[in-house]
Amino acid sequence: MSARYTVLTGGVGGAKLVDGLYRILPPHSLTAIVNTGDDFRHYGLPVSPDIDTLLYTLSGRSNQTLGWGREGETWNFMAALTSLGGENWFNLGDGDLALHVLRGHALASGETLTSIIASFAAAWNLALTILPMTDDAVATFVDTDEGLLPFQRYFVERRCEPKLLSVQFDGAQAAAAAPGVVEAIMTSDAVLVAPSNPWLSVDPLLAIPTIRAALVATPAPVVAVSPLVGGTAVKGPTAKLMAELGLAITNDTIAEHYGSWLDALLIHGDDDAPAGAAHARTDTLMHTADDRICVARAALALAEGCSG
Ligand code: FO1
Repeated sequence: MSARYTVLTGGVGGAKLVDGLYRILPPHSLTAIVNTGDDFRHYGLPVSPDIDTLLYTLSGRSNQTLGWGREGETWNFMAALTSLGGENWFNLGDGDLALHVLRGHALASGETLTSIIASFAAAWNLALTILPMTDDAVATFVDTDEGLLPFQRYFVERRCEPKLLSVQFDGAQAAAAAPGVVEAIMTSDAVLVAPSNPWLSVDPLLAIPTIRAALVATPAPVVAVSPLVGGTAVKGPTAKLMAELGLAITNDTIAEHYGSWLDALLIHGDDDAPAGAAHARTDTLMHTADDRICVARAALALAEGCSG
């Protein structure tokens, strides 16, 4: 039986690690399990940001500057929408719209998100397996000093400015892991957690009971890549929300937050070592494809060391 690898991912940083893994592993050996807590309906269209960011990144279509959406995107739809007084805080690019329209049409005809993603990946010749964390409805809400905000309202409309008090994942407790998710975690030679925001992009996955249980039960080593570099986060609100939660912005906090299912943490340079988990060090900044490959190799090597 050839080796199998599973990576849990969400957000922009996560997609970069998956891309590094995809560039070095036999494609059919890799399964990416993706956060869908960011998903929401906008003008009735189903948007799955973390899935789409991964599809764009792996197929070389992503807008590397923005970190989301497509390279060379055009915005005629948004211009027309704005001219009609439509809410324009969330930008839907002309090409991006194709994903949402096709996804909405397929969901309306009873297709699952798992199946829809598989057809998009096949259309773009992506040979790895991409699974949503669930086919059920799970929605991330952020409780803030301005009240309870749906994730995209917090993240995009308010640019993460409100003080974060807590994060909740509506529907997660009752949600079933998508087909293949638990099996991938249980039968992989290594399970990796990408350098996604633990509180916003990884916790939705962990809120699904059977996914957390699989991480605890799997015989495979479980290795996370820290989202921290030099005591802060590379991009996004990780460091800010850690401070707002009264947590030290350290790798120790990251390892502690994940818990006992984590075997080891890959940390950046000479950053602080987590007390409660094994660790290895590398440059975890991923600006180029070579960087992504290096970090992927370091994470796999750390997992290999754990299982040894
Ligand atoms: N992020 C923004 O900051 N502004 C946007 O207008 C925006 C639109 C958007 C459209 C489609 C999509 O897949 C992602 C989009 N994102 C946007 C990113 C999105 O907020 C993601 O949830 C984040 O990348 C965090 O995962």
